[in-house]
Amino acid sequence: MKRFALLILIFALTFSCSTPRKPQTKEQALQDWRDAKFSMFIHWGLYSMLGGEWNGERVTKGYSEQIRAHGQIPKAEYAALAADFNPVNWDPDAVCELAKAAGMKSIVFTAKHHDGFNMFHTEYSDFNVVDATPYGRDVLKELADACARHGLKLGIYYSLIDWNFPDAKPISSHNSDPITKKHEEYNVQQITELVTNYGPISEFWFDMSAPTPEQSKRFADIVHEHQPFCLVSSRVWNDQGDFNVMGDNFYPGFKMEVPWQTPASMFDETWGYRSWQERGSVEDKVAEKITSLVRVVSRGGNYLLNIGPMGDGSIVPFEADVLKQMGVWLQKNGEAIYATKANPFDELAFGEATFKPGTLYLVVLQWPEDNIFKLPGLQNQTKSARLLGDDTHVLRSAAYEDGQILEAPEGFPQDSIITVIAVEYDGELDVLPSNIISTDENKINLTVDNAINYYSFTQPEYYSTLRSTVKREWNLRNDEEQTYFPVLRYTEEEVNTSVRLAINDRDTVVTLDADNVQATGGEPTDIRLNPLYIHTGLGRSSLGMVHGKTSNIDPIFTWSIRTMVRWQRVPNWKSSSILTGDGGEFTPTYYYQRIFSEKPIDYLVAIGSDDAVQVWLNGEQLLLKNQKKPNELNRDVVRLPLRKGFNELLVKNYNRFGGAPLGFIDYRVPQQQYVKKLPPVEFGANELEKITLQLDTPDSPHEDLGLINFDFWLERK
Ligand code: H79
Repeated sequence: MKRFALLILIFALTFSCSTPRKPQTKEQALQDWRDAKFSMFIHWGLYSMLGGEWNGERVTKGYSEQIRAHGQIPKAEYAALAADFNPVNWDPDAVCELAKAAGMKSIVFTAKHHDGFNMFHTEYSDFNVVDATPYGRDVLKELADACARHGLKLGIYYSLIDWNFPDAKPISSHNSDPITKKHEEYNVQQITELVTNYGPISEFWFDMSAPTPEQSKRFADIVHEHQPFCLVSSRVWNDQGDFNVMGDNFYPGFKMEVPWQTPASMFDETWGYRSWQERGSVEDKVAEKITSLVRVVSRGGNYLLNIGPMGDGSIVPFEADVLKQMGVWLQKNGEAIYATKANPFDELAFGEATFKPGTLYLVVLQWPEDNIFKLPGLQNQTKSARLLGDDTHVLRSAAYEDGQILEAPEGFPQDSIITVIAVEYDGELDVLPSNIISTDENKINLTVDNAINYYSFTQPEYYSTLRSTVKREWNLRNDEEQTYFPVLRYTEEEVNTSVRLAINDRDTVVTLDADNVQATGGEPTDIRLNPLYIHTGLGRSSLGMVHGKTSNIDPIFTWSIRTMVRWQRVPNWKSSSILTGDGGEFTPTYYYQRIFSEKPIDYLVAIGSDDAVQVWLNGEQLLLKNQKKPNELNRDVVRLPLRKGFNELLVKNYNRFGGAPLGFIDYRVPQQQYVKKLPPVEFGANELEKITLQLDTPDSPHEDLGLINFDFWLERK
């Protein structure tokens, strides 16, 4: 009987503390992933044996896991490394124990990096850890088993480029090449192996290449077909992922509701092991990485922190020390991290915050000199405020303006890294938005500037990634009861878009039709055009970058500091003449034109562009977008708010994918707009009203609202 009880106890202990919940639905899988907050990334492969050196020299360019490319290592010489790969110090159980000691909930492992060496037993290439090395063991399988033993989830990193596969695109300077048909099939075979042979996978971390939308969808579908609860990273591209991966080591400073992750390396310079890395002190690194973790979690994200084990399989002691010390902090403060929600305040002077039902966690990055913590807009009653995990140290609270303040007594103990204060509150958390529009006026403009904007990223491929706005929210308050007509005004650019407007949580879908047309007030006779200039041959640039100043341009003089190439006047230019420029990928062609206007008017122009377009008027950016149909001549109608006198129009037609970039500027667009007046809405006296605007049927949760020539206001009845 006693033995039986002991067995039950062992059983209970084993399963209660080590088995992660098996999700039953995709939503639950996503929620579990969001709640985990902190995971381990491992970059480990043949490159780890080189530690960032080739032929006795440091390869200083690029990341060390990409040393085959940056060190220009011949394929055969790199492949020969496999014969010496015998990582006797690799211990997957020890790796799992380290991850757990660090407070990490899963491990994402490089099954195959760009070099094409497979750290798992694949049927489709001999260049793998089982068949090509003296080690001869399926590293991924052993790690998967260890993760299961230790109650950690397993994620798989898989690069969609391959420098070893003969029919793939060769090494390029940017790792963002198309996937050939044969390479696509190889990828499909391997992805299938990875999601069928290694048990449950929590996330499938695709990386790099530039697949077509069909290829992206195909890869994501295979994962989902075999493992419906496995989440796919957005680096499967074309917005086919389940969670958004930020740029490497990028920490967003804004609100995002979509699931997202920051992948971070221990040092910005490399992910794979680099023997000669300057590491600095463990203490500084611990503080840096905890701060990063807090920043990510405070904005609702998930932090994936990398280690780069050595070629013999041992963990770099510095990295192990950093992780263990992070774990010590998390032991004490993890309640403020795991399964929390994002900072409900728009800005806190002292740092960051998270919350759970009943408790707010204030994460103090900068201790206030006066020991006072302001919580602007907090409406709840606070029951207590104390040092997290320590009931003996309490703060006083008081109402302050429209929120509350907390005061720490002199000598309040501070954590040597980052202090967390737990504030217990009554009821549902209620924080007033930071900008409340007061509405006792006849016309209330609801603009980009007085909105709270919710962001995401659209990720067609690595270099076309752009932040998108997926929702706008306005908060209003009236002194008196009022009735308003919501009015929408837009141009042909927006026609046929369906938007979803929620006014105090009541949804209406509005299709922006062309029923009610109006003149804009601008006329072709109001403007005179100077010659059009074109600037090409500038070499590579990235999306969003501009080579010179965006106003006060004199096309007679050199514009860009990078080259002696000049602006060229386009002979015989006529409105809508087809323009062309540099044919190379990643190259821009700029158009510049002065427009003289008799009076201040809004003037509609159509702009033709190739892969991406950026438009400035008088130095102000009006538009930046990727075209949905790259390599075609795309057209956007843009409203130019012309001032009286001279105006400067600057356009960057960005040729991301090569081919001849085509473009135009057309001033003969009908100067028309459309107006839609919606049924009236009633606002109560002194009540907080919320209005949100989204696309009704976006292509993905990341699609930008667009609506570049869209006006929205409330008109008093
Ligand atoms: O696995 C890690 C990287 O090896 C991989 N993604 C992370 C998670 C990655 N591959 N390519 N890229 C990231 C982006 C390419 C960056 C580069 Fe460069 C730009 C390579 C060459 C130019 C950065 C700057 C590295 C060298 C110079």
